[in-house]
This record gives sequence, C-alpha cells and structure tokens, in this order.
Amino acid sequence: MAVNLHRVVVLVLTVSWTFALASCAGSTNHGHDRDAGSYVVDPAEVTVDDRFEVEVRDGLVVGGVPRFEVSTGRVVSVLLTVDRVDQVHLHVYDAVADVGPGVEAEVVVRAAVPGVFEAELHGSGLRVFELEVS
Ligand SMILES: [Cu+2]
Repeated sequence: MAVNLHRVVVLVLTVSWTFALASCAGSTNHGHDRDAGSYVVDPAEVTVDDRFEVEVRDGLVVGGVPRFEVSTGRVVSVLLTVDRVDQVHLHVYDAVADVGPGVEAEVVVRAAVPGVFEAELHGSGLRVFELEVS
C-alpha cells in the first residue's frame, strides 16, 4: 500500500510540474534554473537608470505589449500592475515576482545580457512586456 501511495504522489507532482511549465512552453530562452542573483538587483541598493510601467487589466496589457529598449549595463525597473493574482517572470534574467490586486510587482535587473527578452505571467501565460538590451 505504501508503495502505491508513493507512486500516486509522484504522479501528481509530475502532472503539477507539467502544468506549471505549460504556460511557458513555446517561449524562447525560458528557464527557471539559473542563478538569478547575477542579474536581479535590490532597488534599495542601486540607482535605477530606467523606469517603466505596465498594467494588465481583464487579461490584456493596457495599450498593447510594450518593448522597453535599454542600453547594456543599465539598471532597469519595470513596475507591473495586474488585476488578478499571478506571477511575472522575465526570461533569461530570471526575475520572478508575485503580483495581484493591491500588490505591484517590481522587476529590477542589471541589463547585462544583450538581446530581446520576454516577460510573461505564469498563471495566464500572457506576455506582458519585452526588454530589448543593446
Ligand atoms: Cu517562467
């Protein structure tokens, strides 16, 4: 009996994990296993060079999905307001923050890696902004 129970638990965990990743499936440059410490910075300890804001309402990005263009090396802050509980993830930079009604998410990174990077909501799968570093 104990073995069977264990199998069920493992199966449930596997299915949950698959669903957790499903919303990120199809995105490029996606991963959760990097060391986020190298790019994510504490806004209290650095001077933010470039500030941006994004609002999501009724499942859509207000004004359309923006692409924020910054120069390499800048410290970038993106303040996100979402009308539902979710979690934002900036790919490659691997900045993750909870967001929801009354809880703004601020993603702050040092733009050390050139390229175009997507940020999305894990729950809804919605792409919320792109960060272009060059
Ligand atoms: Cu993700």
